[in-house]
Amino acid sequence: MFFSLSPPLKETFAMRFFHHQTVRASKGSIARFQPRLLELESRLTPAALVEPVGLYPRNGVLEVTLTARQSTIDLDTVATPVSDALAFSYQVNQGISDGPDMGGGLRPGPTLHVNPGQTLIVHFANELSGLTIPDFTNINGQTLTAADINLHTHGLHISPDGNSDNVLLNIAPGTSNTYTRQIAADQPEGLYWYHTHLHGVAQPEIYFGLAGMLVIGKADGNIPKVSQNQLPTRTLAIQYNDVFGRDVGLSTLNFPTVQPWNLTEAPIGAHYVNVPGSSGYTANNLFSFSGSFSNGDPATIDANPALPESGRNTQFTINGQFQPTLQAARGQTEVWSLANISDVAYARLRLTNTADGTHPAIVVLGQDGITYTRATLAPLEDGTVLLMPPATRFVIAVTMPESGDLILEMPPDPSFGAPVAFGGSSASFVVPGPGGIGKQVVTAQGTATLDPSAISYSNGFNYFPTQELFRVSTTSESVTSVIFAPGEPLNAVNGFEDLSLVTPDNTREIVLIQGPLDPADPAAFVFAINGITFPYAPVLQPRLNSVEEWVYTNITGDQHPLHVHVNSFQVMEVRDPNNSANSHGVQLWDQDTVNVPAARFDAAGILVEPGVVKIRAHFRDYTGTFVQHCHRLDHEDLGMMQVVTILTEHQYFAVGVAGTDGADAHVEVRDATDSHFLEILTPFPGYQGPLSVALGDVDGNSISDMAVSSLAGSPHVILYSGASRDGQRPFSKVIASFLAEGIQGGVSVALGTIDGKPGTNLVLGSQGGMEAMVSVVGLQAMAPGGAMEPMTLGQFVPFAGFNGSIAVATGLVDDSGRVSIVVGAGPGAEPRVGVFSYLLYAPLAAPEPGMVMGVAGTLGPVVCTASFYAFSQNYLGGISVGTGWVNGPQGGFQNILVGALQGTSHVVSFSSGSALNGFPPMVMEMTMPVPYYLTSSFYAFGAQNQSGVRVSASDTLRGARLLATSLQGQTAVVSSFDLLRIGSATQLTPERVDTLFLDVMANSVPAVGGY
Ligand SMILES: [Cu+2]
Repeated sequence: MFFSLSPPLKETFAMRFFHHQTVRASKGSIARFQPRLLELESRLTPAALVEPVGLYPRNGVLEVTLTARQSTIDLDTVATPVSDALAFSYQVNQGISDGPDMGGGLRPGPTLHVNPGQTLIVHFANELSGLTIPDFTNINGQTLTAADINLHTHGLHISPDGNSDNVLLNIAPGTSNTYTRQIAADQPEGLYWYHTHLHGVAQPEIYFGLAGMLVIGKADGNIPKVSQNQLPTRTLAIQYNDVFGRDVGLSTLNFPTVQPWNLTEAPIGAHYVNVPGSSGYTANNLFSFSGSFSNGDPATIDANPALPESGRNTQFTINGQFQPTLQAARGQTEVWSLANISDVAYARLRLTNTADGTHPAIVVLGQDGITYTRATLAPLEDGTVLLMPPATRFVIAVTMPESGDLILEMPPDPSFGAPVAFGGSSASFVVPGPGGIGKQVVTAQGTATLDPSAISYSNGFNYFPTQELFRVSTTSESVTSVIFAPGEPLNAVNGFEDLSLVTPDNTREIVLIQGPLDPADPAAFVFAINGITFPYAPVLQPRLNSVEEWVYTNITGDQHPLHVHVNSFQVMEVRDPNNSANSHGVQLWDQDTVNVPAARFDAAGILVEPGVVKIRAHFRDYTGTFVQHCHRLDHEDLGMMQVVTILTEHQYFAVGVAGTDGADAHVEVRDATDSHFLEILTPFPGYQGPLSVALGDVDGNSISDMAVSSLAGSPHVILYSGASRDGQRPFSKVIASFLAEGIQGGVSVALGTIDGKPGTNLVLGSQGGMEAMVSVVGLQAMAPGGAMEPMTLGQFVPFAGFNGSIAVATGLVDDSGRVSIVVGAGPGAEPRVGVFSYLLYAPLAAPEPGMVMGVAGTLGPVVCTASFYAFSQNYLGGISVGTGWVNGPQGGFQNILVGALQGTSHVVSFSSGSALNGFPPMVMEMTMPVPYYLTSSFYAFGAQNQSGVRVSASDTLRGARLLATSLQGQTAVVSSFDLLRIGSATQLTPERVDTLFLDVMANSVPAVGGY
């Protein structure tokens, strides 16, 4: 004994801790645990590497059901299966399985295979309710018994809209969403992956198991030299698991970044140090602690280098296997596609030849699913070390040695030459409670140290342990090697376009920052972009077909692997102020994730130099809203994510003016960037009444189209194509013309993706003469390029008992990931705004016998998510509505815009939350009704104008301009406004950008639409 305890302390857990940790450190006590270790080792006959179950398409389609549920999984180094994991159960609906057609409890999930040009349909079902996983917590550390999910296919160049790669969806337990992914014909072949992406629980969901690999075509990238030589190819998923105390027979999957860990079943003797300010992934057997309890008694934990890797708390796996093995002929060249599908871990990899201890150079053939143009040596330590940040994939060529085994390992990092000390005098550690049951925390003062030989990598916060991952034994057979020389052309289709040679259309500064940034909640440690957390970081809105340069400036001490959805990018420059060996210039390939180096600080903690990464991206093919974020998913959950919306290549606005003095009503279309005239149309010859106009991409070609309807007389709707083909000007070709079904009199029109499917829907509002009704209409092309036919998908009554006219708009106005329908009550009613959303998720439970679940081809039920007055309840003049990202620099989602149809030109805007509100809540939960906050209130044409106003918006690179129309005398007038935040004001101030007097006589406020 190192000390004697005073009697009153004898039964405290502090004493137990000290006692057991002390005896633990003696040889005798290690012997006590030997039987359990032997039992563990007996489970550890090295198993041959297996690939996860692969699911393949049939007739061009892979259709699977993936159901997220709590599952029991068998980890190699755990005495009994762990029952607190998550996994996808799968069932093949259309396709071919190389294993069973259905299964579950897999870690990683089944590998999905689909070829370029084919279709991936995933029925994504959520059974995450009734969970009994103590460590499955939200970012506030609260244990969750249920959680929402959504599906991301990481790295695919694919539409982000509707039910495609939309990570803003919230699929609740007990429901399912069907995702249809149309894989582009030019999607590079290679290794991608899929995982859930629900903000706030992304890290725990992926750590506990909701991830798997996704292969487009061939995982190696379809490199001719690989197929010509019939080289074996393998997909290898890197994950880790943390089972605290597995050396003493425990079997609970712990979540290592949650402190304290789940110790409810920890027995006396479990060996464990938990240091605030660091967290899991440290090899527990190589951590030591020296200090004292608050009463002055000494406290000591000694490192235990004798503990084998199989007994450590934290273990990395390949395809879910601990240290699997493989046999190969001497000289055999194989191609390995590696995917780091862990939530946060960095894997620093090296190959070792056991015969002579040498480390073969690693030749990299591709990254993030995209084959390099030329084979490239791994960038670190003379090509012998490859760093895989979380979410990245690398394809490497590996040649077996002539003698000895080949090991893939995470080696010690030579930059750690001395023990790393943690915590100083304030370090604390956690020990099992009295009797070995219960959760207890002991704060002891002292220093924890980590042997440098245990550290394979540090990202500025976590320390990842050294470990052997995978071993290939060579057989007596010898074959001729196929050598990939650095610089050798690979001749695979990779779509690479060197953007270093072009002048970017736009440059953006993206500052990565972390800390207790929220003045209203200084206890909350957040990870932020440009000073604020998701979804209140500024929205980025590049135009389709533009090239932008984004400069990430990292002023934190952590590394941040940034991932941009939908579009891969080229790295222009990396500046690592802590290690110039990591700095480099232009890379001649595309990737989807880039590690942004940490900043350098002086001894006093003052920032000396930030870490900097510059990327360039060419935004091709797809418009719509997605995100970029840090792929250390705890950082993402704590705010380091940002909304990106790709705009159509051109922004337009249209003004619909009623006819006067015998002239027909007409629409004037202009370019929104400089207001220049494009087209004038007379949609309804002989009609002189007011019009409604809306712009949006009707036919899914990422070009803005236009809908025009008659607000009086008959419910006539005409759609014009915005594409300029066959020598025609934009908006000159009619793609549909019809009378709205079930609506009498005139009709107002909006465009938006309401049904979640590609292309847009029409949203129509009745104009009186009947109980006000909203109709959602789908459009279907009868022949390619031919006229589109309308089909009513759903109808609802927004304001029961109101028989007047209604205005309609659509927008992504809340965090549901769904486009909502915004309805404004017309003259005669209070100025009510109703926000409506269709419930598109399918219930998992079978319908009750005799229960009608809706008619085939129709949308499901609709719910009102918010209802409020835009103006004083006494105002009965009616309102016009629009939507737009007018507070784009303040983040959040699109605003609801409202104009007073009669009297003063009063315009107001509302947001469901933005930086104007301060920081967003740490745990985002969709509350009903969704709150809306006033973001601006002003008179668009001065308080003296008494003609009323209509509103819309048109997108810009940073948000949207508000468009307002009115009459000045008999002249139609359009003004555009930027809404600016002055200082720290909580509302926006309008700044008039442009005013346009239309060269026509008008007698009612013109309609306006923008996109
Ligand atoms: Cu980060």
